[in-house]
Amino acid sequence: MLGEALPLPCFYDMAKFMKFLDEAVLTVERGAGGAGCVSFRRERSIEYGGPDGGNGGNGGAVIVRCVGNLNTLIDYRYRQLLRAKTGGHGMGRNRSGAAGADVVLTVPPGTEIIDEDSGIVLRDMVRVGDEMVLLPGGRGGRGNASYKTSTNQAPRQFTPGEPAKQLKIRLRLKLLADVGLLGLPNAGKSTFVAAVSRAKPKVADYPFTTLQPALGLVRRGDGEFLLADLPGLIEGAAQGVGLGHAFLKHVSRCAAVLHMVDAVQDEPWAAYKVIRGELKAYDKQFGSKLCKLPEVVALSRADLVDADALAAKVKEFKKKAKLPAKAVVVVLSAKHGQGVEEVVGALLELVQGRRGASDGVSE
Ligand SMILES: Nc1nc2c(ncn2[C@@H]2O[C@H](COP(=O)(O)OP(=O)(O)OP(=O)(O)O)[C@@H](O)[C@H]2O)c(=O)[nH]1
Ligand SMILES: [Mg+2]
Repeated sequence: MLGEALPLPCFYDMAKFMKFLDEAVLTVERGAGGAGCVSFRRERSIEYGGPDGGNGGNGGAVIVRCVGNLNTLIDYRYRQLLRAKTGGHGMGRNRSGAAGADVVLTVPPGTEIIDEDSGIVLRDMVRVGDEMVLLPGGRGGRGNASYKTSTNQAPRQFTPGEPAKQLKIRLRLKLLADVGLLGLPNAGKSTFVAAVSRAKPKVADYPFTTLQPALGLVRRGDGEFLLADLPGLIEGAAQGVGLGHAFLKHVSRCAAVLHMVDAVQDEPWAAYKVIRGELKAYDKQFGSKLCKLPEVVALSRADLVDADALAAKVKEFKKKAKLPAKAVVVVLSAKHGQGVEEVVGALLELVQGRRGASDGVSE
């Protein structure tokens, strides 16, 4: 089967699979300002103590901040109302109310903030560190002490704080995969995706189980990245053999590549070179730089090889595979968990390094 061109029709619209729109609609509310206070100083043996009602505190603002360690809007999918806190009321003895706490929405780069009612784009959060005050907090009211004048020594005036205000917004994010998973068919790519994310790709012991790319979201601590499970590549893919290499176009936008090589075969290094050859052919044809993307190389299905043979294979692999300078090689068994966290950690580091280096524009 390998090497044969599969008679597949134009089987998928890659853009549809590799680029997703992630959206969330939510209501945000600024905090109301605290009311001003009416109070007079009353103390024994102090007559006409005068007004001492303090001002109300400002309510909390609604702020949107663009941060680098997120890649989805999943946090807002189920939170429909976010409220900033109300400012404290003013009090006697000239005490002002406390300011209400702000509510800060953190979003990944590439998120548009749209006014849901008018459809107007309020802001496109492009760079990490971009910040926008969506709704300033309600101003606190004035206490009666602030109305004291030479002609009015005992004012009873005060103002209430500005009321809370709501705004319905839509967050819209264009998603691109951060890591592309490359390798010959049956290398265990989908098994790995299933092990590290909640995606459930089809896994089976025959080549070309995966016919369409699918995404899995990998989360570790407060970092996350999108992993694209891709169909297997084979020798001649550049000429359209197998499923061809149309999907490689989208890999060129990834921050890193996870290259999976089945450790069970006799010469894993040769398999690795086959894929590298295909990447080179692709780069030549389309002027891309897939070969230059940072790589993590996983020698997969390691549990099926006995320890001595595995050690010998790893040694030979490092010697003969002509790895790119910074490639990380990890021995992996997605089924038994060996090396899984190491691979995820290495990929997260590459992705975060890239997000930090770029100006964060997702497209
Ligand atoms: N023992 C063992 N088997 C594994 C491991 N990873 C994958 N397999 C098996 O290898 C076979 C192929 O796995 P897949 O995850 O479908 O491989 P793939 O690279 O996605 O294959 P294609 O989609 O066809 O390109 C399946 O039978 C898996 O159960 C592993 O770590 N250990
Ligand atoms: Mg697969």
